[in-house]
Amino acid sequence: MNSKKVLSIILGGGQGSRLYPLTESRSKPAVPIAGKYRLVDIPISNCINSEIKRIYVLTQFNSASLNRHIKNTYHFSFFSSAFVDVLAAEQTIQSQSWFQGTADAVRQSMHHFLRNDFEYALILSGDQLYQMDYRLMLEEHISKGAEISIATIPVNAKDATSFGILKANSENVITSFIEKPDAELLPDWTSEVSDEMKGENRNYLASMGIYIFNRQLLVDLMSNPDTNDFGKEIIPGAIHDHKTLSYQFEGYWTDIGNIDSFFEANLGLTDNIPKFNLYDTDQRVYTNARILPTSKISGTVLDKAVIAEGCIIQAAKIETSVIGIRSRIGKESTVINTYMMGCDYYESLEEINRKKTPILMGIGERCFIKNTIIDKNCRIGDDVRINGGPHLKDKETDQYVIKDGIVVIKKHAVLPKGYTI
Ligand code: ADQ
Ligand code: ADP
Repeated sequence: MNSKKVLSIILGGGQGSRLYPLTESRSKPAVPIAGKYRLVDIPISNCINSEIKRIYVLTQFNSASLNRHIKNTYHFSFFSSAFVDVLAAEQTIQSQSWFQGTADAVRQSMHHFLRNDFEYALILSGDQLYQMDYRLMLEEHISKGAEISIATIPVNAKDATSFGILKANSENVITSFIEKPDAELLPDWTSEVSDEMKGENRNYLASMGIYIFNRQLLVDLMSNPDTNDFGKEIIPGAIHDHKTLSYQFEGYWTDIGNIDSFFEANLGLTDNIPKFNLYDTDQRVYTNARILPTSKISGTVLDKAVIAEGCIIQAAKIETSVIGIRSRIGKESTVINTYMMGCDYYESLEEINRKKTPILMGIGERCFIKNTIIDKNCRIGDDVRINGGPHLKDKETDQYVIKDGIVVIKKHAVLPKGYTI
């Protein structure tokens, strides 16, 4: 089977500055999403569902939570060749520096990849929400005799400036590519798209940052130490010399690389019919099977609430919110448009009693919380009021950050009784 010839390489993130402060103490692939998963579960699950089971995750820095998550989640049979390995930027005699860009990250880890027997390298981005069967892309790649394939998606002119934009001929061979063109320089490269996409004015083809490379070509391209980035250098340079195919995808796909899009994607799960389907048994999303107890909820009006396992909730109201594992929310509290990541552990009664003025993990009583992301293990005292929204200016304190009107409470933050943002 073709998928057995593939090695998957997930680009797990550079500095992670766009998702700060969620990446303050963890690497980007370990950022919790959708109440019980982590970012890296999305591309890994897509690989497993596509029967691609040899996976490397490249990350700029190693975090305990990423390693623990991978170790606790992805167990393969003793007799299988499957693995998920984290490769953090490392100093070697050849290279003293951190990854300088996506291609540099791949280049610096080539010696690990080449120990494996593979014909095709599938290079994936670590911060996108989508479900895709890479086998279909691989079939096209092989049957059309391509050397590189790029997954592409139709976008409108406004969004086109955030992506690599390309032009393909009638055989889907890419003839031109420009990385993130300025609005005024956006070339007239509209492409053949479905009527549905036309109806949404999505006439430009954008690179999804998902690539298949033939093994030897990747080795050759990586031997040039002057190229650090796929979108800026490798792809625009390679299309003229190597047959590069556009594999068009029209399903749900979104980049979740910044706080705003991350927040939108999480709250999107509360829609009646979410665009990202967590309930599809053919395209499961895997994560740590934590064996948590069920959630216990009393006296709460729930409207569009997605609630993970192990929660203890007595709030008055939860609306359009995602409540993560082991969350505790006290009486008479209201939570609206909020993503609460939950807790890594439960506090024991002894731990609670040992503290002089305990603020329990979770949200206290009579709180009002709106337009907020609450990172793991936060302690929000009684009567706290957080009213996020566009009226707030960007700001950072020890306990929280405000970005684009979204309040992000930092991991382990403590907000005392009556605190107001
Ligand atoms: P961007 O998303 O802007 O554009 P980039 O920031 O380079 O590209 O990130 C691609 C992926 O690689 C992300 O998952 C990122 O976290 C990761 N990454 C970045 N630097 C890294 C490093 N030093 N080490 C490890 N991982 C790293 C790219 C393409 C565009 C395309 C969009 C689609 O360049 O052409 O349109 O993806 O989202
Ligand atoms: P999950 O996948 O469920 O989020 P993690 O393994 O990432 O789980 O997080 C659980 C973490 O919490 C572990 O590192 C565990 O050691 C830590 N932990 C458990 N109990 C406590 C405690 N009482 N105080 C601090 N950390 C704890």
